[in-house]
Amino acid sequence: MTIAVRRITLREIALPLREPFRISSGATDIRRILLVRLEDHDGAVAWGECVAGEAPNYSPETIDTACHAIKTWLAPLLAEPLPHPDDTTPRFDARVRGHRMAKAALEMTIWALEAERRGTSLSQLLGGASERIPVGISLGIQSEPEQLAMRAAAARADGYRRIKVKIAPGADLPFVTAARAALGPSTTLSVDANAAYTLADADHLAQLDALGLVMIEQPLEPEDLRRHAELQRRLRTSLCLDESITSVARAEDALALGSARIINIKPGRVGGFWHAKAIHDACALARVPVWCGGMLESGIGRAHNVALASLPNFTLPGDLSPSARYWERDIVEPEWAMTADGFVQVPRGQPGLGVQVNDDRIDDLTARCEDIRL
Ligand code: OSB
Ligand code: MG
Repeated sequence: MTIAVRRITLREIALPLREPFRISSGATDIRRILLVRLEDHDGAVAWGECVAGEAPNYSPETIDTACHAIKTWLAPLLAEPLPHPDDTTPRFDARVRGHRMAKAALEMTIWALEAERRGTSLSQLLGGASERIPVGISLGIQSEPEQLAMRAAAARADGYRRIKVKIAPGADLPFVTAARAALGPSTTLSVDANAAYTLADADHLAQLDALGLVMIEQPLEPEDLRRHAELQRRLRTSLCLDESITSVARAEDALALGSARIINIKPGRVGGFWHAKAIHDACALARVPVWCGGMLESGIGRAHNVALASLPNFTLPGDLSPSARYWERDIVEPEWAMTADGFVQVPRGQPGLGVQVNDDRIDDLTARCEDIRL
């Protein structure tokens, strides 16, 4: 039975974060989120989410470029029925270069739609097996080291299994040192620079080696695999790549060059589940551990990430914080939660996303809405 999409609804909602989130290249306070709703000819419905931000400070894509790409080039490619969700990506990639976040939003929703139609969980449809996934928290840049230390200690008390702190030139060593002092030596700690450094900072970054970090995420420019390899040779701490990994070929190149020993997979960044699974498999073959990153998603995007993170090589804690870490109230029910020992449960017993989407709340939050009939 083929997948025949009849209607695509794009909705932009505005969801205020409980507190602003600052990374090296900018801050977010109200998250503008593009939601995708697909309906097939039998009336089956599924929801997905685009991870693109308001400004191009993480990737070149933004919510507005993604909306344009979906309406203009990608949605028309779904007019012909698809034999399987796996056929979406080859069809998109044959006609459209780049625009991976836009592609991912549609492709991942096609997978969710197929899970709904089959009455199976998205995790099972993707080949996932884990019942629960360890959760890490990502703490934004704070104004003072003491503030970061307090937040890090609170996160550990909440049960998080890995604490990651955002860094930037001018907000690094004293901040990470204070976090490490507050956590003690045995808590898993990492840093994420979101590409704020250059190779000229290698000696400076090498001072982080003394702090026992599990990884340094994306220190250099996304395009710069060779310089990441050079930096990795000069550090004891493992490098992890996030922004740099946009495809399986890039992941294979990074591993061949020695640019990183750990890979962050965000399905929304790499073009969807097809690419995410290929990267997962390539890393498993190379015995390189992966973890699932986050992009301050609503409960809909989180459902997609949790399903992917149930695949076997997701061995490190994912940025899969509970709803209440981000929002006063989420747009799904039940809200995403974390156990006292720091795990998120994979809803494998329920069809599709495994959470109910709150249509009324989405209506209330909607800033614009467009209907595309195929
Ligand atoms: O680099 O992982 C990142 C948020 C926005 C942009 C980039 C990143 C992040 C996060 C958030 O770290 C993690 C989360 O969603 O909890
Ligand atoms: Mg990152």
